[in-house]
Formats: sequence, C-alpha cells, structure tokens
Amino acid sequence: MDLTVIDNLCAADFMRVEHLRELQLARLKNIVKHAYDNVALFRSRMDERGVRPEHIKELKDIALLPFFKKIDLRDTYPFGLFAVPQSEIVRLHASSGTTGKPIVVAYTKQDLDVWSEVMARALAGAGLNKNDIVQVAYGYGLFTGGLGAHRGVEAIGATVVPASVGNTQRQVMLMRDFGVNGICCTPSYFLHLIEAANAAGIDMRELPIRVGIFGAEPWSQGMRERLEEGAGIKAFDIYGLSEIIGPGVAVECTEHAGMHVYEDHFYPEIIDPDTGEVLPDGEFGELVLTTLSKYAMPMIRYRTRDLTRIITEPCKCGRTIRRIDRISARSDDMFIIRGVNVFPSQIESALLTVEGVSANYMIILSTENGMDSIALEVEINEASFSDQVRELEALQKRISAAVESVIGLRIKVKLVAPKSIARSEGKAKRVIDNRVR
Ligand code: DLL
Repeated sequence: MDLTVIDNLCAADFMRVEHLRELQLARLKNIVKHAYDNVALFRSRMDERGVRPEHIKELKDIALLPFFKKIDLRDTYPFGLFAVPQSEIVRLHASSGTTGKPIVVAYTKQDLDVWSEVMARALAGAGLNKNDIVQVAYGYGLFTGGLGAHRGVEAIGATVVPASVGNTQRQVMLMRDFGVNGICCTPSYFLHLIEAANAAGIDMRELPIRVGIFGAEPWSQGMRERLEEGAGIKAFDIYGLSEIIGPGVAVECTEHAGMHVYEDHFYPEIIDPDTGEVLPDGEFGELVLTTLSKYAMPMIRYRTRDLTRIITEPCKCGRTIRRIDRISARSDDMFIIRGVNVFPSQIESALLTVEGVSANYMIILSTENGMDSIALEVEINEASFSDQVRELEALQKRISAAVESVIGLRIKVKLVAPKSIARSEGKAKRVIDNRVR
C-alpha cells in the first residue's frame, strides 16, 4: 500500500462532521436491522421494549435500544450472539476474563478488513509508514492484541516482526539487530524490555526505535514519561476490547491529548453507570460502544465498564472524529477501603510522581480485624537500594504522602528490593486480593 492509499484510508479521520453523522446513522440503521433479523437475544430484548429497527430515525434514537453486557456473552457461550452462518466466519478470538468460560468473538472477512483499516489508521496516525519495521510484542493467539496489530502493520506496508510475548532477551536482540522503529505491546511489558535492555548493556535511546503503541491495560502519565525517557520514543495510547473488535477502537494522535475513536465504525456514548442515563459529551462515566460495521457479531450499546469522558474540544491535529480521555479505570477494578473508593490507577499516578521508585508495584488487599485493608509494595531502583535506612524511611514517607494526597487515605507502604516483583509479559497484575469473603 503506498502513501496515497494510506492518506485515503485516513480520510475518514478528517471527514466533515455532518457527513460523519450521516454515515453513522446509515450504518446504525443497517446494523440494528442485521442484529434484529439474526440474533435471537437482540430481537427479544427489542421486542420486550416494543422497539423495531425502523424506529431508528436519528442518531439519538440509539437511546431506545437495550444495553448489552459481558454477562450476555457468557450466557450465550460460545456462538449464541453470532449473526451470520458459520461459513461466513473466518476468525475467532476469545478473552479469558477472570472467571469461568471465556467470551468468544467472531469476524467475517469484511470485519477483518475493518479491523485492519482502523489499525492502519492508528499506526499511520502515530507516524509509522512503509519504511518502518514494527515489532508486535502483544500475545498472538486467542488474545486480539497480536494478530490485530499484525494486520495493521501489514496494511500500512511496514515490515512486521511478529515476536509475540515472552523471551524478553530475544525481543531486545531483535529490536537492536533488525533496527526496529516501532513496537506494539503493553506498557508494563515495555518497561520490562527497557530494564532487560539495560541489564544487557543496551541503551534503548540509542536504538532506532521511535514509536511505541501501548495499550490493553490502564497506564498513567507518569508511566508515559518513564517509557518515553527510558527508550527515547514517543508513546501512543491505544484502546480496544475483544467484544468490539480488539485493539484499534481508539488511539492517540501526535498531539497526545486523548484517543480519537474511530467513530465511523464504533459509536461512543457515555452513561451514568448507576442509572444508565446518557451523559452529555464532556462528562465522566462509563463508555458504551456500538459497532456500526461488524457483521459476524454486532455489538449494540455494549457497556464496557471502562470509565472515561468524550472530549468536546476539536483536536489540534484537525481530525473530526471525537476523542475519549485516557481510560482512568474500569468500574470493576474499584475497591472500597474504609468507605473510600480507590482505583489502582490513582495509586500508580501518585506513586510515579515520587523520585527514586521504579514503576513496578503491587497493591495488596487483605482483611484485618474484619476490615478491608490496603498495602502498597514498591520496588526501589538500584540507586536507592544502597541508601541508608534513614533515607529509605524518608522515601517510604514521601510515597505514603503522595498516595494519601490523591486517594485521601493513609496506606501502608513497603519498599522491596529491585526486581523482586514479578514482571508480566501481557497485562500487568497490579492487585493481589487476599481479602476474606
Ligand atoms: O486488551 C485489546 C487490546 C489489545 C487493546 C492491545 C489495546 C492493545 P481485552 O483483552 O478484551 O482486549 O481487554 C479489554 O482492556 O475493556 C479495558 O479495560 C482494558 N484496556 C484496553 N486498552 C486500554 C487502554 C484488549 N489503552 C479491556 N487503557 C478494556 C486502559 C485499556 N485500559
């Protein structure tokens, strides 16, 4: 694919807003009819509400439609939400989740083309092109990260290195020997790659790598600074979920001021998670997504559990597709300690404002005297490790104060030796929950 083809591909990012809304409405009508005609659960939920596909006359009529949740995918496991015959399905993916059976998602050939298109737009928007070599270090397999990024790299005509996860030393060697310019992986894994490179005497800042496309887990501004400084790159936040397509639902442009949603394919709404009421652009709430052009398994008003807001101001880059803010948290990740709502991402943001700590940490929840209690284990870096006890105590206090200033709770902080917290290759595990239920 040459550069003019990529320009055409990205044209949808800059479409006149009236045209975009017309396109969204036409696609919405079409997909609602397709889902109604072919998915029993969708039809019965619409019938219960007395809503028919022809009632969708304007975009705001989307509010007439029922919501769907992860439990609906579990209840219809494995193929109950498929809207085309199996002969039309060319790919399955699955997300393991934390309990029980995985959820299964399906793609027609055309769905895969949509996925490649949005991933190509994402990578091109981050400044990658056919002259680049891009290492994909998201897991390949049932997880959508690896294969999703892979097809996007091919679609922009860049050279893909399908490294998948693991074998960290080899990843570093490939980056150096192949002169890799871009990498796609989780932010926590990239942190691990920087450490592994340093341990092998390689300074990533001296390698040709200049772009990282990081997602699949929440990460803070502090983490961004560490990754960008540690490797001499620009870091781009990419968001997605299996139920909608995989990576490529929304991504940052070079302004790094929120993620542009590919809303010609995925229609975003923000709702109040408690009442289900649709909130105006700009307000924080739960992101709800509708796939406008996915046929194997259309998702209508899917409640993601991810908390964010739609940014209303136009982006300096000129794209007309709206942006969402960094995903601040998943509503499921919240825990309540002594009556205070706490999200792991708040703890990371506070922690990484403190100098002398590494970005490797673990939150430990337990039960003490019948009450929920929280402790934070933080790895110190090599330089702080040799400090006097007095200095370490001062560091501990600084961390505790930084966290308290954000969450309003004093929590126990334990400093642990460098490299003592397990590194993850995919999504980082940040919380160990030992609470007695
Ligand atoms: O994580 C798809 C993906 C792969 C996205 C590679 C980006 C890059 P799932 O395993 O289904 O799919 O997990 C989806 O991960 O609902 C969010 O809670 C979280 N998530 C994904 N991207 C981000 C991000 C993939 N950039 C779930 N920031 C979503 C924060 C994210 N959370």
